Amino acid sequence: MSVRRILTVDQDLKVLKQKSAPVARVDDDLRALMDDMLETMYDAPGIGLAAIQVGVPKRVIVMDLARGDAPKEPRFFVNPEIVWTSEELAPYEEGCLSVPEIYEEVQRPATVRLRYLNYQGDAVEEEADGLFATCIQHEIDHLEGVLFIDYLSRLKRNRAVAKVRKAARDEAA
Ligand code: GNR
Ligand code: NI
Repeated sequence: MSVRRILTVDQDLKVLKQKSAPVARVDDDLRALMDDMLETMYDAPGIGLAAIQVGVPKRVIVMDLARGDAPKEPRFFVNPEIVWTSEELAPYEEGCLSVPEIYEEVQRPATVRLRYLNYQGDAVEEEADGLFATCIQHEIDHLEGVLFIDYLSRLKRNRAVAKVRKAARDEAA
């Protein structure tokens, strides 16, 4: 297992805007990718990660919503699809490891039903609400090349990208 570099909007916007392709089968190679993604996410640290954030355009997501000292709860989503969304929306102050240190409120459906393949390749259907709903929608957006800053006004989005660029420049100096 290894920690991979997380792509960011200042350097890697073209890759992050790519659409990811479905996975043909859940095999040991794919599980090795998911293991690396999980390690990368824990290292960051973050609560979710899409494969495109480590430069791999496959429809794969890892997540762990356990808080603080609670036991780890790693989750894996292959070829996830949202099959139902509530009309009710919920706001959440979102962040993204690919847009570091920027936090802005986004409104999304409060509850969703999703289908996916798990780590073993078994088909699962379940309902998500709360932070799970927010996070899975944020991650599935990554598979379509959509970032949470795309929901902001152009002014706020441009400011966010400029801030990330400046932070990267200051870091390098
Ligand atoms: O670590 C993360 N936190 C977070 C907070 C609010 C809404 C979404 C997220 S996902 C983010 C990690 C990430 O960038 N996943 O793509
Ligand atoms: Ni993200």
